Amino acid sequence: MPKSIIIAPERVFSREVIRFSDIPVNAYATPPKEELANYSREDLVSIWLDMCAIREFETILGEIKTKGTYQGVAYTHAGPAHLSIGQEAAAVGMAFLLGPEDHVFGSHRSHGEILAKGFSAIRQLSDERLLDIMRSYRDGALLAPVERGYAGSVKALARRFFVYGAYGEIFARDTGFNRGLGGSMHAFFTPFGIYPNNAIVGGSGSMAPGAALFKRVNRKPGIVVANIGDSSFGCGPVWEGITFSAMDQYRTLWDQALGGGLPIIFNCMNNFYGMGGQPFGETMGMQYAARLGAGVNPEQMHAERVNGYDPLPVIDAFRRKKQVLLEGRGPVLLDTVTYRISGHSPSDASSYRSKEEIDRWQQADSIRAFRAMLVDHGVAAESLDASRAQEDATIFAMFRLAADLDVSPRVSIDSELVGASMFSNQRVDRFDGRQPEFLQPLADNPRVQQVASKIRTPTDHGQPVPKMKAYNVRDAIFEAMIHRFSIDPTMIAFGEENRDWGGAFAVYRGLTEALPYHRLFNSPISEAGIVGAAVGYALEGGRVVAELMYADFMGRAGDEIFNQLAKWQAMSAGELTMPVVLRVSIGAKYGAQHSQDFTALVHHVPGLKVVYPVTPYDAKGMMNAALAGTDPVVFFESQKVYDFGELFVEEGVPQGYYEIALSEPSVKRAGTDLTIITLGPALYTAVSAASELEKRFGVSVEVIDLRAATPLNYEPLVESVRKTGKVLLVSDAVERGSVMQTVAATLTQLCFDDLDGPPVAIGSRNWITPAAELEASFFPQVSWLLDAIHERIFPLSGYQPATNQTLEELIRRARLGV
Ligand SMILES: Cc1ncc(C[n+]2csc(CCOP(=O)(O)OP(=O)(O)O)c2C)c(N)n1
Ligand SMILES: [Mg+2]
Repeated sequence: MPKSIIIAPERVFSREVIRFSDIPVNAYATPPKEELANYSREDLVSIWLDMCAIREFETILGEIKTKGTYQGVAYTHAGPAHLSIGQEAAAVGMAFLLGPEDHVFGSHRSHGEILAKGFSAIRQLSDERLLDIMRSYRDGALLAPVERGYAGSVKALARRFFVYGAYGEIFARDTGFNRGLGGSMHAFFTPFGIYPNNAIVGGSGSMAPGAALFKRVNRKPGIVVANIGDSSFGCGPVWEGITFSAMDQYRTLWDQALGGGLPIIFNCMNNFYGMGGQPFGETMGMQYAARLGAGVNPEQMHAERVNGYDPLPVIDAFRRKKQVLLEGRGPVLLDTVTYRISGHSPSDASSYRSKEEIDRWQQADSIRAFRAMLVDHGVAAESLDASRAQEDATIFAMFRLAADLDVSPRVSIDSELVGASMFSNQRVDRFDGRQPEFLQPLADNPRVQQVASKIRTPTDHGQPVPKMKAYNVRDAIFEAMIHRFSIDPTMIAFGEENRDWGGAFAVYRGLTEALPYHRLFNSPISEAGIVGAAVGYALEGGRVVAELMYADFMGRAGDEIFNQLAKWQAMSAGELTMPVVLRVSIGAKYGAQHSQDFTALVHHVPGLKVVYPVTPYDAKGMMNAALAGTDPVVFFESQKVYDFGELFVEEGVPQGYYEIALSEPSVKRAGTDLTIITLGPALYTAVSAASELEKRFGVSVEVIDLRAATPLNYEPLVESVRKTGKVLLVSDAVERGSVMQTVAATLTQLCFDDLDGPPVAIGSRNWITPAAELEASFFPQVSWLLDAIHERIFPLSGYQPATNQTLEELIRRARLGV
């Protein structure tokens, strides 16, 4: 079913020029008198007070960080404090019009943005809803200390609650938003529309588009704002997120009823510095962050620069840009100019800027300027200072409460809270009750029909099943996915070449006919953008399958896999779940950059479930389990075995639904003399080796496929090794630091008394993967297994090794690093 976007030669070769339109810079020129009439007095005062509250919040942090005391309260804060003093107007302006359904993502310097968004949400939510949030959030744990003896209004109580939760999070207290597991740079509070902030600068750039995607796909109200520092616009993932957000297909191919372009604002919090480097004039060439929009799409992302040293132009810009997004014309880029008067962090000596510069921005300070404007125009007078004093007192009181270890204890380090938060281990059949969208009844789908006619057993009437007729690993993954697609309306899949191509390796053939664009689509070639969007989508409460065409490309999505996908469940202390399946195909025959098994990389990273099934039975059962769970699963697949039928389960692969737990090794062949443990397609090498050992040497081999690397149940492995006393481990990953080396080391501990000798782990050579014709010298071969057994486990009588698997050789290779 090819798309109908025709590329016509006469059209693409016709003479024209690309025209750009003007990008407004500080176009806001509404006279204050006129502008003030658009606001109530109460609103204007609260804008100013919010700015003051942020200033006080940050000032206290700065003082305790540098001096260890504030107004007589001594406190030592060990963690970071990236203050945003000077940036208050930009934060309050950004948040003023956003509702609780509008979601913000930010960076390491987001205290001000968090507070501004929280205060704005408090103003907009009803008292009833606020009470409900405060009472239910962590069963009222954050509310209890701030409510005690307090008799003010619900909104004032909510402000206390919110400031207290923020300080508590920064001070690593059990009464912080996320029990202190997030901390200063990652604090967030989703009931008020505040989503994870990121210590990986620019991290929000790839995640926030996924949140906007969730809103479009699931027809949810609201927009998404990604607050990103000016220097971080040099980060690749930010560009990938922008590219992902600006795809034409939202408007050309998707159902227009979904709303068009992604509702997202990339808001550059432009304070003109990184830590000490300057994007303007030094580290980048853009001069204006707003210029970047011109390279993205014909609308130039509706980019403009606004004065973020005054909240009113920022509010005006957000009002206009929100409208653009609601009309389906996103994404938007805003260049919100501000200035960080404070240092990057308390240790910052400001050696990279002049005192004169700081003084000039201090003189123009937005808090003073806005107050003067309010007074000059008769909006408020001296009562402002009394209100500010009251606000400051509240902030200070909440600081004191959060700093008090009796009122606000830390989580007990022995409590295993962190361990218990690593995985959510829940089961969710569907994340929404509505009917899942399909383009056709499943029974009419050609692939469903074709798969139904395939043979699911190892043999057919006693004969091996011909390849074309065998129900294979591809079919198994397809079947599991279409099953979940038909149950969970939020489930979507995307990646490179996912749609008309049929998925990189034809696993998705048939899905194009079955699913509308918004449930299955091609992404840009942006691995960071793909994984980041999957993370953002899941954080919002949807199920998603993202695909990386080759494991070798994981490096392109390194941060998104290692720091985002893996960490947000634990950093939220269990408030968030991450129902993402990241399908990663491991190649062969395509040389060094398309053939590496990277299981060890993700196995090493806490917070990811890592599986690698290589039989149709295992692939279906494990994909089913992955798609019913709430944890991030890196689902490795091998291009060597996509075509393989089922060889191990005599009854065949069930037509119906079943799950295989994502931690359980599987005994593929029973034996008594030697255990061979495998991960990935080395299973088939091991099975061949086992047959040969049996036939030629009468050795009975038990072959166990790990199927999973994390989590992993060692019990079946221990049971086997106790029986055989000998163990060989093998996978196609390069041997150094492989999963098999970890399992070997652990089995040495677990089975020391039962082992006749140390476990032997072999893998591919510690080389680049050579050309297809040379692969036999790289990937473990049957002969290598026999050689290793002969040299290092027990001698096979009359056997002549073909390769050098001796311990001397092991030392030689290690010394050379190969
Ligand atoms: C990926 C990454 N690289 C580097 C850093 C170290 N770092 C922290 S803040 C910062 C400067 C960021 O500048 P900008 O994006 O302009 O944000 P600002 O600090 O000005 O708010 C750097 C380099 C980091 N945290 N993450
Ligand atoms: Mg900056």
